[in-house]
Amino acid sequence: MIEIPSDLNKMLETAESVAVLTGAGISAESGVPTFRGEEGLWKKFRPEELATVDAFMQNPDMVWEWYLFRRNIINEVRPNPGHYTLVEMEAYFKNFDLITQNVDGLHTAAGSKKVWELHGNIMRSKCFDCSKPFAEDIDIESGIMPVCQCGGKIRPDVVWFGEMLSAEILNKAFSVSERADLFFSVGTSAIVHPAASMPAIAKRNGAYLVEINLEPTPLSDIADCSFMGKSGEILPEIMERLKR
Ligand code: BJW
Ligand code: ZN
Repeated sequence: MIEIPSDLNKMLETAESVAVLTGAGISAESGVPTFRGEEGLWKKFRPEELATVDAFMQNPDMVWEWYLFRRNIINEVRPNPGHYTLVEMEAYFKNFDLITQNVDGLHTAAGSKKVWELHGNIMRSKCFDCSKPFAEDIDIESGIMPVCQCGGKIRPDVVWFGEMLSAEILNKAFSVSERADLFFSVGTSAIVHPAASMPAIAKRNGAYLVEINLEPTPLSDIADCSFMGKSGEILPEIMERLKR
């Protein structure tokens, strides 16, 4: 049982605008590997070596192999109590926005409606050259890399290091962070920008900042309240408090 500090209790009772930023940690209990730490390594590569334009240009087959490996995992998993609690919170608060760095689609699968996917979605593909969406299945085992009508290579529709995020989604994420009275940062190492700046923006604009993570992060120093533990256990406990 967690202890909810009295100032957070008060915020839970009075907050009208709530925003949440999630990272890979919220999907860990569903069985999706996180990026950093031992289990984030795939064939000894760090995400910083695979999630880049350069990696794709140099070795598209290998980058696709990583994405198809992850797609297969994601196809087999289900949302966990952390995801489902955020669906309940969306119904509870007057204004509720979910900003996610995750590309796994598990928030939408759980039933969350207002989800801002900052880093794209792993199940979508697009053309590397003209960005046109590509709807067909990807089969790299055939040895034939799919190409667009324009001749460009097909890539996952996600945001790699050094790439711009969708301006529309980013602006939405900034504005909901600015207006939040209460902001939750859940299961993110909070080192990848601009996502990692959202909690600080919320705090600067007066929000009460709550962090939920297994371990301290760069946000822990500015958070008003840090819960160290699993999001699939802590979020339901917070929701229980709200229902009482
Ligand atoms: C649990 C748990 C449980 C486990 N319960 N918790 C400002 C300062 C410095 C650098 C930059 C800056 N602005 C931009 C940059 C450059 C760069 C960047 O941020 N670099 C840093 C690494 C230094 N950013 C970019 O390039 C971005 N683009 C951009 O800014 O464009 C403009 C620009 C261009 C060029 C120069 C300057 C500006 C794009 C970033 C794209 C990130 N893409 C990826 C891959 C997406 C596709 C894919 O999935 O393959 O996004 S990288 C990867 O990291 C992925 C994630 O969304 C992201 C964040 O990771 P996340 O979610 O935090 O996961 P982990 O694994 O790191 O952490 C998991 C956490 O969960 C841990 O803390 C655990 O403890 C915890 N946990 N189990 C609770 N059960
Ligand atoms: Zn094209």
